[in-house]
Amino acid sequence: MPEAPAVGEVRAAFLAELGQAASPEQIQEVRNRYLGRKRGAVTALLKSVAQAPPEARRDLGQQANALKREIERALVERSGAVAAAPTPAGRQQPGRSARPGDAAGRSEPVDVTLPGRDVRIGNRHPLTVVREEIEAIFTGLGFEIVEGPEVEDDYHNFEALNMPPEHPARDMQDTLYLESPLRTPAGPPGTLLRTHTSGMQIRYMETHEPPVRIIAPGLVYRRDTPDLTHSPMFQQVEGLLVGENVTMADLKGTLESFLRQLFEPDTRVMFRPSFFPYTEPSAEVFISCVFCRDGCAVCKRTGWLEILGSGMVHPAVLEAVGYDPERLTGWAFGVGIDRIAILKYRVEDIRAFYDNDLRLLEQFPL
Ligand code: 2U9
Repeated sequence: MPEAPAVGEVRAAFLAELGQAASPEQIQEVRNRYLGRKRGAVTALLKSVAQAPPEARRDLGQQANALKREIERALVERSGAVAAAPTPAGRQQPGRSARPGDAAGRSEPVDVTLPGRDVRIGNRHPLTVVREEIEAIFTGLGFEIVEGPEVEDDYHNFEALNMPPEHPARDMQDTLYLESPLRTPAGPPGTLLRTHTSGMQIRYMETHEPPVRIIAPGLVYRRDTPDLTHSPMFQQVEGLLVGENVTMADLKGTLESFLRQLFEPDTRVMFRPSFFPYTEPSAEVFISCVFCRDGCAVCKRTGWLEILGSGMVHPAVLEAVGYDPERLTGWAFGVGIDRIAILKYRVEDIRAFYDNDLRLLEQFPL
């Protein structure tokens, strides 16, 4: 398959701009212009995959993802080269005055043989890396990324998801309610911190005709006492696909492909029946343990790690958004980003992700 013209154009423009970038700040600007979440050219390219004709989608997705990796590598290399290069005459070193002098204005001699100061470029947070990896895999499969309010109303967080008031399933999600409702950008008063990102998917279906192929990443909140594996604030990605003739086989195939891209290509995937109010049937999804072959402390000697929850969207949820459950079916999943990052980077304590201790980031040159 020849390279898509858009991919070639973005690469050429990037290389030209990177060649001109001579300082860490300029390199960061180039990174923002190409990889920025809102306006980055590569981000836009990845998003355009969903709109491409079906027969071109897979190649375009792969090429756009390959370009993203190429650009990430080139940015790191350029940063190294710029940091190692001698400071050009006339360029300011941070913290040094333009014209060295004392209070009386007498100038001091400058030792031009001093080595330049190291410029430190920050690392991406492990949760950001995992979220972007998940986003890249699903945009490559033609999914669109949607984001929404963290302060939600009861309807979008619970009722539309088949959890009416007093439904016992609400107890599964200890919720942080607001004392005084806030007005959310989406309209109705928000009375709680969302316990999952499903509300955004309800909003999307309310305003879009099927077929639907979206993922909703973001922060979610639950009333939990922090410990090694619990944090009252954590990150999720939920996915949703709705259309005609969508079956559980599509769910299984897509999640297997996703998990093999996220972990190792030979990862084994197991589905086990479960219950969620918003899906029927529902399944917990396990992968073969990433640490051992035949049982260890992490997988509790089972050889399997629980990684996400999933299922076929409950007809009551489709009905709530005005979709005809006789004509349409869909599947959904939810995955905790923190849990994935704990497994991928072998971080033992979820709280380390939110402590703001630079020593965490310094361990992962991401
Ligand atoms: C709509 C309909 C159904 C999303 C789903 C799960 C199962 C699940 C957990 C994983 C780890 C939450 O972060 S976690 O604690 N999620 O088990 N989530 S099905 O189902 C949806 C979503 C949106 C409209």
